[in-house]
Amino acid sequence: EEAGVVPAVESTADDIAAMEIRGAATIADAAAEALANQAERSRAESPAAFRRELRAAARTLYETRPTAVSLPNALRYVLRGMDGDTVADLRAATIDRAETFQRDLAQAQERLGEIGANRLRDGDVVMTHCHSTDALSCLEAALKSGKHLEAIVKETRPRKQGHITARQLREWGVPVTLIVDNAARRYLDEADHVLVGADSIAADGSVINKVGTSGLAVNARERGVPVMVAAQTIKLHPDTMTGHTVEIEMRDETEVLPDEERAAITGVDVTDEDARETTGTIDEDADSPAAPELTVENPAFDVTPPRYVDAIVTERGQFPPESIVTLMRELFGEPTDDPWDA
Ligand code: RUB
Repeated sequence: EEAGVVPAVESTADDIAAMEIRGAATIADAAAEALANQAERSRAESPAAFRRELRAAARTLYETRPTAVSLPNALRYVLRGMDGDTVADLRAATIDRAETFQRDLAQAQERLGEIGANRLRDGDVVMTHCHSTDALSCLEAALKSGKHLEAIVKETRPRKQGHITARQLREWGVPVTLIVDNAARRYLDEADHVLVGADSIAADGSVINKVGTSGLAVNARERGVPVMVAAQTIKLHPDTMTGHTVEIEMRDETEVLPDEERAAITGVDVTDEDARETTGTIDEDADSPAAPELTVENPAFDVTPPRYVDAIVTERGQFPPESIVTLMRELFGEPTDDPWDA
């Protein structure tokens, strides 16, 4: 915990880390709102203290999840608007800047949806992965213009965000076929598009999105199904212009293998209180010294190379992935800093 950071910011950070608040656009929106809360409730008595608190709040939010660049992009945008010589001026400027960010974010998503909808024809079947509000915006705009659509929704293990997508699409009257991730290639035969969102887009046009996106895109290319990525420009990752890579979040292994299921494989109950108390740690292999380790890996995202992506749809128009760097230079031309590190 950081000095002066208000409870509303701590609770937003906890919700992002626990994925109660999730998805790149939603995270960015919540982070901007949290900074506005910090500004509103700050008890700082000097401009310097106010700025320090805002930076600490931004750091708390920044450290929650590493992959969606919309988060640092949002924090940077709001902190850059922190102008003024008095606490009152700083407060007003920060709140105003956060509101502008949130309004622009919603508008960009709507505009992007209208552009993406132009790619969809009446009667099309769209395969989705995970839950992306940018991707859904394209479907919503197409539906509003009177097109009939159907969806094949990938469950998206381990967190099953496909269920959120299915619920939303059904609310909009779209017939949904829910499939396990492993059935995707089989059902690509019935799909006219693959439509996904993005957590980050790199300067070479690589798309970083929910793990499983890259395999889906490769299979779609093999089947001749176009892959469309719906991503507001807030998803463009400025650091990749200077050679940085995007960090792929590794999440807790219990998401993949809950303790009871682990116990069924290893024969050791890691929830056993007695075992914990006597040894301090759990020695899974206590009864069988020769048993090999059981490792679980749980990467939350993967990288889809640009050659498997047909179009990146942003609020500024549709781009082939190879030319996205032009837009990136225009929008994020100045060198990036991490103001929360200052
Ligand atoms: C969410 C995910 C989404 C992108 C885009 O992952 O990969 O496809 O964030 O979403 P997680 P949006 O569930 O781990 O956060 O278009 O809403 O920004």
